[in-house]
Amino acid sequence: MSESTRLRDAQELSSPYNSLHDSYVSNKTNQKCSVSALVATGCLIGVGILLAIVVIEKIKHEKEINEALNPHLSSTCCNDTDPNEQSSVVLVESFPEGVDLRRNSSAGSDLYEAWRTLLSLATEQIDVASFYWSLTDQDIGVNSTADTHGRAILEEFKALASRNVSVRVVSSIPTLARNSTDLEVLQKHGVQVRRVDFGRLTKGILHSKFWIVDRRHLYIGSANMDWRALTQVRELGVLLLNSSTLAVDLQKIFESYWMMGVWNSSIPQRWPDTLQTHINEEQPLNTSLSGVNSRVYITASPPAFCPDSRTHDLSAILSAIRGAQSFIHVSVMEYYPASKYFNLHGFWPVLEDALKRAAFDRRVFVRLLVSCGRESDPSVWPFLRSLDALHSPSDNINIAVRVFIIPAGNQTRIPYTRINHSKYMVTDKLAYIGTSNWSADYFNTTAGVGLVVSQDALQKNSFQQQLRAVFQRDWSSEFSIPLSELQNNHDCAFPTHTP
Ligand SMILES: *[C@@H]1O[C@H](CO)[C@@H](O)[C@H](O)[C@H]1NC(C)=O
Ligand SMILES: *[C@@H]1O[C@H](CO)[C@@H](O)[C@H](O)[C@H]1NC(C)=O
Ligand SMILES: *[C@@H]1O[C@H](CO)[C@@H](O)[C@H](O)[C@H]1NC(C)=O
Ligand SMILES: *[C@@H]1O[C@H](CO)[C@@H](O)[C@H](O)[C@H]1NC(C)=O
Ligand SMILES: *[C@@H]1O[C@H](CO)[C@@H](O)[C@H](O)[C@H]1NC(C)=O
Ligand SMILES: *[C@@H]1O[C@H](CO)[C@@H](O)[C@H](O)[C@H]1NC(C)=O
Ligand SMILES: *[C@@H]1O[C@H](CO)[C@@H](O)[C@H](O)[C@H]1NC(C)=O
Ligand SMILES: *[C@@H]1O[C@H](CO)[C@@H](O)[C@H](O)[C@H]1NC(C)=O
Ligand SMILES: *[C@@H]1O[C@H](CO)[C@@H](O)[C@H](O)[C@H]1NC(C)=O
Ligand SMILES: *[C@@H]1O[C@H](CO)[C@@H](O)[C@H](O)[C@H]1NC(C)=O
Ligand SMILES: *[C@@H]1O[C@H](CO)[C@@H](O)[C@H](O)[C@H]1NC(C)=O
Ligand SMILES: *[C@H]1O[C@H](CO)[C@@H](O)[C@H](O)[C@H]1NC(C)=O
Repeated sequence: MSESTRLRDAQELSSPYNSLHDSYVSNKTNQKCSVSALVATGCLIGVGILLAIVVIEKIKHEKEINEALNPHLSSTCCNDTDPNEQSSVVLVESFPEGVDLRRNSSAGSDLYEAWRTLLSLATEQIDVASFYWSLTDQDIGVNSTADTHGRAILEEFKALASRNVSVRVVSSIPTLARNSTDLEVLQKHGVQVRRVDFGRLTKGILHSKFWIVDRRHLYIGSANMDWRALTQVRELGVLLLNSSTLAVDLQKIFESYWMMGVWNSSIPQRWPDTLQTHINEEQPLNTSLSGVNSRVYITASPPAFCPDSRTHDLSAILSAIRGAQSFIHVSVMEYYPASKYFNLHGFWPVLEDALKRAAFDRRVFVRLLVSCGRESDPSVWPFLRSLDALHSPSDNINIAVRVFIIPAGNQTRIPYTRINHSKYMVTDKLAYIGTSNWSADYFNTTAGVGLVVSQDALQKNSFQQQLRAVFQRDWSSEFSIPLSELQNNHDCAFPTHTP
């Protein structure tokens, strides 16, 4: 990455995050101080003493954290990989019943089979990060035979202790699955569980979804530990087998959640050195994946959970968009150019500016496939229409937006299903698999991870080519509707009028 790109990147990131954040913090300090305006000097001294105490506390806190982590990390964690390790990469997918696009050529492996593979490979340890767990139908008050796979996965997790595999799980506070007893059941079977209060820590949620097995294999993808992910929702993810360097790197992100999953935790000013990474956008891991030379790194959000050396998820997405020279294909569940939940900061056009700039400055073909289901928020339509309006081949500008609508079929009584949950991007240069919706708060306050894989161009059967084929299949499938052709469709929170 050139210096100028780096600079621009820093600016775009600092405007939505740092500067706003700084002014927010200093405003608060000012308010506190103006209350005691009469003792202005007292206020200054007070702040100074307070800062000193905070710093000392932080140092103590970090030391404790380092000590707490070291037994875990130093013995097993950070050895460099066996150079002879044969890593493989596998694209994995799941489809709602009745919407199986696998019939049409290109497709990833089955998500359920992938999870079972990971479970069978485990001999020592499995660490799982998931927004929530809900592997049986009773959790949401329905009776469905479609939860069979979910139940099977839960049973396998329960059995891990008897195989001497130790299991750690982090999930989110707040959570979606208030009725589920999965985590209590697992605890009874020896699984260690921590719930991380992202609501308190960052005003977000833990939205990461990944598994690490024996510090050697990993899964990252859109699927929560939810039975519906296996049979009712369209999910996409990636499995890396025999890939210790990346597994150990992802483990560092897991440890940061684990650390924050204790009562009254607070985000350290500086993350312990053990959680720093040497694999990032500037220095990706150069490795062979399924026989193809690849450069790979793992990204994270929110910034508050990234040590200095970790590339931010948003930053990776922006530089992927900037690096593209011929096409950018994006598939996301939700797109929104602002904060979705704490809508205090107004319009946030960072991603769409980057897409428009690629389309205009470099004549890159941009395709955006956005999901729509009964729960979708219709307020996004004007923004999507404004992007799609830049579909003007005669002017040599090519942005196209389509909506992915999965027919509700006979499953209308199951909430939050029949929807495309996947989040990925493929360009002529790289493949990106993530866990975040494309809206400001997802990158700013919500915990997510992403995997960036760039491979030598024109390699047949590369991961990038495979992801490109999957996008192509989805884009041209019967479920993908050009925005301009949408009719009133009750399987989708459809715009009530078209211009
Ligand atoms: C990101 O979060 C910080 C507070 O953590 C806030 O001040 C800032 O405005 C947010 N930025 C956006 C774009 O939402
Ligand atoms: C890491 O390396 C050290 C020193 O080379 C070795 O003693 C230790 O067994 C290694 N750990 C693992 C998990 O390979
Ligand atoms: C619901 O639809 C699925 C897929 O089309 C089908 O396999 C299943 O048998 C149907 N269930 C009922 C109760 O009709
Ligand atoms: C919890 O269960 C009740 C009764 O089974 C159901 O009505 C409710 O929707 C469930 N809540 C959630 C969050 O799934
Ligand atoms: C599900 O089935 C059980 C047993 O047949 C029944 O007791 C329960 O009421 C059913 N729940 C729903 C929501 O249909
Ligand atoms: C689990 O560990 C115990 C104690 O080390 C051992 O006796 C037992 O055989 C192990 N079980 C399996 C399935 O490896
Ligand atoms: C991992 O590599 C070993 C050899 O180092 C090989 O025996 C094994 O089959 C590989 N496992 C997977 C899941 O690819
Ligand atoms: C919780 O953490 C805060 C900030 O780290 C600290 O000031 C407070 O004393 C802690 N509360 C308890 C009960 O330990
Ligand atoms: C990456 O690894 C390949 C194969 O080992 C090697 O040919 C190539 O020079 C390496 N590239 C870099 C940038 O280190
Ligand atoms: C939606 O799901 C289909 C398969 O059901 C997939 O092919 C497509 O890529 C997904 N698209 C989006 C935008 O998620
Ligand atoms: C499969 O491909 C055929 C022909 O390319 C197309 O007509 C059909 O809609 C596709 N089916 C799905 C489920 O995408
Ligand atoms: C994005 O994803 C989550 C789950 O992945 C979904 O529940 C939500 O409605 C979507 N939108 C946002 C902003 O979360």
